[in-house]
Amino acid sequence: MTMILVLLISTKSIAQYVANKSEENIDNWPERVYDLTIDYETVNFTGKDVKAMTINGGIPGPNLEFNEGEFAIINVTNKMDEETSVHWHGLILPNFYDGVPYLTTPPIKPGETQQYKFALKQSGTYWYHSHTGLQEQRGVYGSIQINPKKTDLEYDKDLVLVLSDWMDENPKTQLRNLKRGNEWYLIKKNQVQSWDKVIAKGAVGAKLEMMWYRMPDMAILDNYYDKFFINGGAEQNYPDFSPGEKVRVRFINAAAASYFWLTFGGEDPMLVSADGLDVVPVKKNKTLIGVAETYDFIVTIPESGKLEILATSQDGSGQASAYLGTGKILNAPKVPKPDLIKQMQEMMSMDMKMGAPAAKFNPSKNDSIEKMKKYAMKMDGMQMDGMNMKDDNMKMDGMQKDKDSTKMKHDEMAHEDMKMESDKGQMNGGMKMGYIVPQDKVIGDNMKTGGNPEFNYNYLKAPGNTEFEDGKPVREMLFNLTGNMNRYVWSINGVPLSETDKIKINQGEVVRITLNNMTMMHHPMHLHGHFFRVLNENGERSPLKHTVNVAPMQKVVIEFDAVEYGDWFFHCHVLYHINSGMARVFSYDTPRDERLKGYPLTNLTTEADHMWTWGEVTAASHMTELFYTATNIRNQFIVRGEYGWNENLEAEFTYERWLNSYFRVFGGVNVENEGEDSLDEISTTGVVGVRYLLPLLIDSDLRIDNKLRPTISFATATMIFRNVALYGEYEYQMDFGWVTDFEEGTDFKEETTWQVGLEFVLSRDFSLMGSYDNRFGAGGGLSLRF
Ligand SMILES: [Cu+2]
Repeated sequence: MTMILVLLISTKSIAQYVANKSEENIDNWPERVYDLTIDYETVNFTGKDVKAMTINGGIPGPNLEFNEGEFAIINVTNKMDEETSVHWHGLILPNFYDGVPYLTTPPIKPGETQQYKFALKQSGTYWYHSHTGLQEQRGVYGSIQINPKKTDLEYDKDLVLVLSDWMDENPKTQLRNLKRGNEWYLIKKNQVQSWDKVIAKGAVGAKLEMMWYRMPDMAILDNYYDKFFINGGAEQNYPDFSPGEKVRVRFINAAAASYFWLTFGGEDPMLVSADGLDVVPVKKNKTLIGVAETYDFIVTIPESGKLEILATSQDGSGQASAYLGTGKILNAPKVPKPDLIKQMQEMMSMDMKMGAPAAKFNPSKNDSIEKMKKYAMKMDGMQMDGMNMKDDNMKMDGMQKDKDSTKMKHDEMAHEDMKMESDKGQMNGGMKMGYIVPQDKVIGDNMKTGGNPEFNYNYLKAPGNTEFEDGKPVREMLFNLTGNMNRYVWSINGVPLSETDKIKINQGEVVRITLNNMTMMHHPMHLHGHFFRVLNENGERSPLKHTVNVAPMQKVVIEFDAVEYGDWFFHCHVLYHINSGMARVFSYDTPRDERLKGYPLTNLTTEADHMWTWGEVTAASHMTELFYTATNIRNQFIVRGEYGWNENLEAEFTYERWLNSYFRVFGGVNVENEGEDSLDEISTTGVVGVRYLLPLLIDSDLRIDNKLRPTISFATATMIFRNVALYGEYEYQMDFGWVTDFEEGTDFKEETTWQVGLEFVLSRDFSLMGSYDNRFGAGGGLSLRF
């Protein structure tokens, strides 16, 4: 038995493992069977009944406890009327059981049971969750605890704490509201960077700069959550521990979108494991746990009193506590609420250039290096000392030359470009600045956003050397993490999943990826079926992880040993980001599993290209108005109708095509009255033009109609108070008489239309408005969003 284990681990080759699988080896491993049933259940966490999804009746699902060296058999039954799936997060297992529907595993159809079978060749804290749509947000997640065969760690008991976030609202509704740019969730959390606050904090310059880069308000968390949970409740008590006992607390961040600060009452805990793997133990009281990460801490139950473990949502909008032991509470340190305006100022003071597009004109063109350079923060004034990386990390000799491909795969680094850099003598002992930079040098003391040296992983040191075998070819990739907050499209290298192909990798090579976050949000990037090294100041003892947080505007370099087969998902684990396109598939050159016949991959890849629809109607004293939009990543249909009670009318239907994140071409039909305050003469024209989001978040529209009248218009809106928006529109139409017959003596006509208004946001769906329009006059009314 031990022999087999040693063999399996030493070859590190899953391909061999699979080849052996049919042989007797693994069949001798003791089996442990779990049955999981996923079903709807009405829950009530806030006083409101909500139809949730539970596993064996609970949120979270049961803790699946195994021993290292067991063979897991897990039967998952779907009792819902929609399909589901389960992914075993962080486990090294045969590709077919990875549980990503349509990619590695068939979905579990309603009424079906699917069996997952794999040998547990690792120990540690992991978890499982649905990989279908937004089901994870509704409750489909649970923990996995694999007890080690042997350990040097001293502890008496285990305690698994599953962190999560809960919303009463339908998660799809929240995603739709994010897509339409509804500010309601930030308003509700009082996190809007409205002008009153910006002025009071002297941040006008920073705010204007943000707007210049077309960045909407900063947010740490876009969603609104009603509750944050530890094991399904905001407060948990575990009194059955005795003073002096050492407890291995296994944290899993199973939240859909929330990061947490972990703080502890009593003496500082010992961090012993990250993402399931042991690290050199370190005393640490305040730790940020990103979505999908796991950390194990050993805490000692105090001689008197019960210690609090506090998980504070990173955006400061809520928290959850667990109490271990009995007696007087030993409170955990509170984490202050983040100051978003201060963070914005700090970001801007570092001269960051933002606004890298999340969608681009030609998705197959590789311009990731140019983009990275263009949007990198200026390095002047930053500490350059100690920027040199160890030579080991920089060895480029083994780099894979793409002999067989003439065109560049769009996520792969241009090797020509790399070579050029190298010729400039930058590669030896330190790559060119802003290229591949050890994250600690970028973050550390230079990056003071929220005073957070906690955003790097230097506190994680592997117990041994994690470097891969010498002489392996290295395939370099650059993934710029890109996003468009205005349209809520998230992508990698400006390309969402639906517009890209699988990324081919080969067994036997090392894949090294520079993750360069060009957005204002944290992204927890997760690779299925592999552990990757997160290069940090610990060099050869850089830790191995399955999920890595990439902080806003920061770089992290990861690398993994390509020893698997099949297809593996790589994506941001914020549920609303993966469901908006921030994902890729790594594909070994091995045939697709026969059992996936009839389950086309496009069902997965096009999921984030869903067509969303929304509308708004306004009834006011001077006019009435209707907007309706249907949109996916590239296509948008817009209906807009305005009618003034003084007999002025304008209605328009346009189709527009987004060419990149800001620029689109459109065509459509416009209907309006020709004479003032009279519906006698209605003119219908065809229009074509371009629309472009200008710096300062001003949307522009340049068009010409079939009477050859050019028109230019601008529109913008900004929050002046927490829930009051100021908006304005200006339109100027010119007629040179090229088509229209003018009366004698006239050779030019112009028409100006403008409108200014205030919107008072009452709730997610309702606003009060008041406006002046030079056609309709002044008035006020109510808007309903639907
Ligand atoms: Cu993300």
